Amino acid sequence: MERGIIIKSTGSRYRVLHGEGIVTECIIKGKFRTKDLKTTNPVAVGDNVEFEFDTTAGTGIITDVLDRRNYILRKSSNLSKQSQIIAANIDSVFLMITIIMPETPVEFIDRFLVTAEAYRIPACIIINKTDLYGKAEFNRMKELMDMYVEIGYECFPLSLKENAGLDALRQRMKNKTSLLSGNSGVGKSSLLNILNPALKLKTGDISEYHKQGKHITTFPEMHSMPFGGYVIDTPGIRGFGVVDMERNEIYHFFPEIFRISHNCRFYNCLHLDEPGCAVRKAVEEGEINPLRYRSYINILEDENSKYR
Ligand SMILES: Nc1nc2c(ncn2[C@@H]2O[C@H](COP(=O)(O)OP(=O)(O)OP(=O)(O)O)[C@@H](O)[C@H]2O)c(=O)[nH]1
Ligand SMILES: [Mg+2]
Ligand SMILES: [Zn+2]
Repeated sequence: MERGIIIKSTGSRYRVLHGEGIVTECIIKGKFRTKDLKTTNPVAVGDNVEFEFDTTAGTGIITDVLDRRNYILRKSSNLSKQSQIIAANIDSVFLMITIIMPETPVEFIDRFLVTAEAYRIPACIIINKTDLYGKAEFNRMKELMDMYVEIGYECFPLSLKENAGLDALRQRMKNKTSLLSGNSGVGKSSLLNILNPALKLKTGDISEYHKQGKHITTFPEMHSMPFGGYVIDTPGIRGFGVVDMERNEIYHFFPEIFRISHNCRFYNCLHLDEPGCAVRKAVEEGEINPLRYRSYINILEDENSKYR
């Protein structure tokens, strides 16, 4: 019996990292199932597994999955009630954004952060391509950074082209398992290639993506870092995770809104137009950023429309 960690899963085959950097192709034998979880995949990237090593074939058979600290799910398809585990045992999630080329909307960032909060996984924001920024873009970056840092999210400005900002990021990722997410074209694969030059991942021009209308790579994959730790690449995974949220708990995942909500007159205040709402007051007085409040309202309305 050997122990290892899943670094890639392509449906029926799994790559398991074990020992001193040995990678073994594994399969799952028979009706292996994860307990208490209705997922389409029994094993995911980041999972610690036990497997039997077949020395003659050089392959393995996974026999058990160790308990997960956490995991991120996505719906197998829009209509399906079944979920798929994207990754397990994650220390931090990193959202890579860009102010331009392409522009990442604030609401997209906030949806990511809300999901991370719901999973209780610390979230960081990487702001890439600063070499392309003029004065207006720089100001925009500063505005967003000030806002997110104050709420409690670490931000990492970065230019891969100019090799700037990488040390801080390496320090933060060192000896940890990090999940990297972000829209197509922001520079995720480029970053991984710099963090681990042995990877040689495909990178592309933004125009290419628009022409093809699809992503280059599709399976989540965990890469070991030369400075210690792992980074999980999630190419082609739109959005990040799903959580079933009740309408009246969405604001719990906006830390600064949640803090102030204790002062609302009604315990069941949704911070819309209730009398004595401390959140609305804080928005008006500039204590809560209107951008964040708008994201909150939009997510709330989305959840409402699900039940119509
Ligand atoms: N100017 C500039 N361009 C960058 C920077 N980082 C990445 N790029 C370019 O941005 C483009 C997209 O980079 P990728 O690394 O392929 O982006 P990705 O996030 O992996 O995209 P998907 O795989 O589609 O999700 C490439 O042409 C990169 O060369 C940067 O810091 N500055
Ligand atoms: Mg990529
Ligand atoms: Zn309120």
